[in-house]
Amino acid sequence: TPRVFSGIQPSGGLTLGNYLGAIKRFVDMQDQGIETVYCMVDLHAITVWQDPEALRRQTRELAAGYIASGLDPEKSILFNQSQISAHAELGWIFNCVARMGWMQRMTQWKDKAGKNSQNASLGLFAYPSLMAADILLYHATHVPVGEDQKQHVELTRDIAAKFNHDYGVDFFPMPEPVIEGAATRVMSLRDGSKKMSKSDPSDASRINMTDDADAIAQKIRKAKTDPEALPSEVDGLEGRPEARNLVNIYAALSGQSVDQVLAEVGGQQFSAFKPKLSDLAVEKLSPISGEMARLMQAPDEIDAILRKGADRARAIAQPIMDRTLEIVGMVR
Ligand code: AQP
Repeated sequence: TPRVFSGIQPSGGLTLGNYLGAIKRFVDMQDQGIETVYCMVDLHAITVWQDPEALRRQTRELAAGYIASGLDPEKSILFNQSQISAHAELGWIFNCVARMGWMQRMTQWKDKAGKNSQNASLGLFAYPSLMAADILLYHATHVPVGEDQKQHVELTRDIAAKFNHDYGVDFFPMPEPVIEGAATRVMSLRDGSKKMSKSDPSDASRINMTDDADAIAQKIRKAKTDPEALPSEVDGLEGRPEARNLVNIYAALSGQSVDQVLAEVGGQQFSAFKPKLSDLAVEKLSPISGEMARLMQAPDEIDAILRKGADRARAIAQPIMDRTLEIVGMVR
């Protein structure tokens, strides 16, 4: 039976990229009646130092973001990664299965560690191995992620295959990345070649899910563009990453295809298109940010939801962890 797993790092505020590339799709899958397990991956977040108070707040805010976006904690399992110690335990076992060379090839590692990789944390290097543990601990079959995480899901398959091979078992399934839709990769508003990211030092580069209408309008007004009018066909977006990004965002928020959007706005200048995009973004995002703010008034309720979710998650994870330890040869 299919089981969906995915997670988001509480490493900052939630962005429009996380919403369109991840949460919105998580909710769609939940509403299709598939078993869905979603997580705040706080152990991943600390691969880069996080202020402890900020981490706690961001974790609750992320939980509020999931719920405000339509995730129903009765239908989906929603919890915080560090509540289930088996994530770290299985992550260690996979550190012993995965190879250094596999990790070195990961583009996220290269991007995040940069030139100063000797100074990056060991955890940042091993990130994909912990992510494999997150997924395989639930024997998940489908992993909805943005384009940027596809490589890590492929590595998860390599880890599962090597584990099964090394121990002569057919235990871990091969999960599939699920990537779809126009805005699976939302780009920075300041640079169309960089993805929109919660940890980008420039706040103007992203739309935060907690931004109010004025902030959204201002960021879109200042978003980088080129001087040409919008094209009427997709080919006309070639070599225009900033234009493509804004059109993609419009398409994703309005539930239209890029072709449909261009048929409507082709020929317009950005000065006409940007206000339309802001209005649409405000219309779609303000109910979510309003609900997030309401939920954040009651952090105890959020914590109680997560504890219940963790109990349900543990019921799936623990037998799989126990069996793994047995396969590897640990005396129990
Ligand atoms: N710009 C994006 N466009 C589409 N999808 C995106 N995702 C992230 N950025 C975009 C998707 O959101 C999910 C959660 O990502 P994450 O928090 O685990 O880590 P990330 O991919 O590294 O996201 P950020 O926002 O860039 O975080 P930081 O800045 O901390 O690294 C994933 O499914 C991802 O594909």
